[in-house]
Amino acid sequence: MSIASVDVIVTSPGRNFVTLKITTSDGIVGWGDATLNGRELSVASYLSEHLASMLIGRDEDRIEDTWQYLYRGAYWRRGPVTMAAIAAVDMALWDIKAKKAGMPLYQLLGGASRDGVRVYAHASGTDFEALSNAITGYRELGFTAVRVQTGVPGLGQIYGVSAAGPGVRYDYEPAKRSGDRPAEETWDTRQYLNHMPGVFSKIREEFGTDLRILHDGHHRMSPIEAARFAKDVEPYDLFWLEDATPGEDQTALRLIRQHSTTPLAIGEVFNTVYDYQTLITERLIDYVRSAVTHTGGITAMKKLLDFAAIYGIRSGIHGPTDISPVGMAAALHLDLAIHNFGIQEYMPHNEQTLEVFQTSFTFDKGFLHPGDQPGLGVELDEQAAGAFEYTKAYLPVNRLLDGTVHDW
Ligand code: KDG
Ligand code: MG
Repeated sequence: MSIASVDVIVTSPGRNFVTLKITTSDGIVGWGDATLNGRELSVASYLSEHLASMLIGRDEDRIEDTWQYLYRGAYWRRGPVTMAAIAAVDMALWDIKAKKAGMPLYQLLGGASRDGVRVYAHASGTDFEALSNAITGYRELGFTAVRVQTGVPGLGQIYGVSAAGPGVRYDYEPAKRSGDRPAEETWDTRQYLNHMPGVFSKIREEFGTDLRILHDGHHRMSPIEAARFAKDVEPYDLFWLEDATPGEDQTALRLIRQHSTTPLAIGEVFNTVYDYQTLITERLIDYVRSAVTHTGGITAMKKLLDFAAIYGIRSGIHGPTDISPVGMAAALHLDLAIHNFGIQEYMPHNEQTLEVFQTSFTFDKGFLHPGDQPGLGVELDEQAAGAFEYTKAYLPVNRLLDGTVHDW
């Protein structure tokens, strides 16, 4: 048997997704997620213009060989576009292999190491009351862990904070449909550093010590600012502080580590194991934040997480709404199978997305399970997908109050 056809499906059920469909000569279909938020069409074109013709006729069972062929064979290695394209091929081939075996993917990865996967939700609010309502709402839904983001007095709309009122949706959509250009937001680290510790203090007062609290710094602090922040919030026992400093600078995390015991997570913008080499071998982080979709797929993530395991570092796989249900399923199968699982991010997709992608995940009291369908357990309805045309949407750009473009 061999790969008979390769198709790329771009759909926008409320947000953009790029999905790869690989069909074998005897009709088995595998799905892969290739969504790169705000740069979707570059991955779609990489797949359809370059990889599709190379894949036709290949043995679909040779997953490792195909991965190495696409990675080493390109000469141009790494980067989010290349690695998202390779990830999609890899996921689709694992989906096919598991369907052929008649097993859910996690069985091929060694079987379940746990009964379910603890997930965290996104609680946010422009002020403390809205934030507190969001946390209460998620606790009532059964969540045991929440990521907390909030408005900062003196600043306007901040990335990661839902503008919707309580009772609507507590989370946020990362990309905005703002025409040809990204929306712009303003930022001031000094006001943020002065405001946030008090927010965590009030959350602990109101919700007690059981709740797992996570926070995302979105790469906005300098190393010394991040060290101060991590130290200041130590009394509030964060589960993790994510992306405290810009992702390119691995050694910045040494400074944070020297000053604080707050657990650190990083990696949603990384795309290979090499981005983590210093971080893992020097034990500068506690959680690996890569998305399966952006880090070369299941093959590469399994190796990365096994490497992290040697150093006592656990998983915290990226799972916002710009990871499609296919990418989310890949994460859940890995989460269930690996030993060094930490936590899984979960931002539920909207109804339109779930019309396009039929999933078999189940949620119970704060834990997700990928289901026991053969393969990844997600099927895309091409007719439903065809009804949602691609619409440009971008992540916002962040500027300081004086207009300087800033990290985020
Ligand atoms: O596309 C980027 C978003 O998914 C990302 O900014 C969300 O930071 C994020 C997170 O932790 O989920
Ligand atoms: Mg993040």
